[in-house]
Amino acid sequence: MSNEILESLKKAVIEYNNEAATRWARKAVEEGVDPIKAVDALTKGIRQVGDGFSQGELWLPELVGAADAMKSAMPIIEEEIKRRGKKRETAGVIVLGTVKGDIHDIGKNLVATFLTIDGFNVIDLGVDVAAEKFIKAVKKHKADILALSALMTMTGQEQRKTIDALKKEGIKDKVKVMIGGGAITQGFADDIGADAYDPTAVGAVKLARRLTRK
Ligand code: B12
Repeated sequence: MSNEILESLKKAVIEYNNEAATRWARKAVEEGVDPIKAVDALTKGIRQVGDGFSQGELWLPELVGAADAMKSAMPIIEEEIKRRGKKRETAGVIVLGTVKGDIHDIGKNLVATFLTIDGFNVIDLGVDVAAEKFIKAVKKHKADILALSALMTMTGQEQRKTIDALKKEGIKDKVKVMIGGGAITQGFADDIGADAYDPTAVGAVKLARRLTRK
């Protein structure tokens, strides 16, 4: 049953079927399927569509349709992840967002969910966030960590810009910066002076714990 649900979730994304994505996400919760596996199945689906798009086999409306299907299922699964998570003492304050010029938020939202259930106070600024807005929020909330997501090669440069802006403001040593997103690599993170990088949302939690030494 569990495999059928996981396959159906993946299929719903590949076939841009919002109704099926919602229905199978509810079924996954009802049947006690591990929500992390459900996220993995949805992610496999969206990545398959993304690959088709990059190879010119699929077009933007198909990418949008697949993203919509994934976004229909995600709140249901994220709710279940939160329900299963054990909340700890506040582990630290994290300002998070997708950088300027970039509206991809599925991965960023997942990072927010995992950090929240691990006890971090996450201030999510949303998408298309300019460096100045990140800096304002870091100061206002006295953030321990600034987490930047970027899904495109071009918008990775906004992560660099944000780190440079922190340096200019003289607060780079007051906040740890962790970065991630599809286009990002460890080499790039080292190059722009980020404190940490991980390719996954689960890894983001490990990084956050390490960076706050909790
Ligand atoms: C869904 C999607 C969209 C949706 C986004 C919907 C939404 N609300 O997010 C829509 C259709 C709107 C879209 C639009 C575009 N897209 Co798009 N999109 C994708 C796609 C298929 C999947 C992204 C996704 O959600 N993945 C699933 C999540 C779970 O994974 P993730 O985001 O990588 O996040 C994980 C990790 O990276 C990590 N993580 C994420 N953030 C952070 C942060 C930190 C701090 C840490 C530690 C970890 C971390 O944790 C997450 C979970 O493990 C990718 C292809 C791909 N393979 O990634 C293309 C892709 C990113 N898109 C691309 C492009 C080109 C575009 C458009 C320019 C298309 C166009 N011609 O208009 C526009 C850009 C709009 C803009 N200004 O941002 C390209 C980028 C190419 C590049 N390297 O620069 C890709 C790679 C497709 C491709 N192969 O060509 N897209």
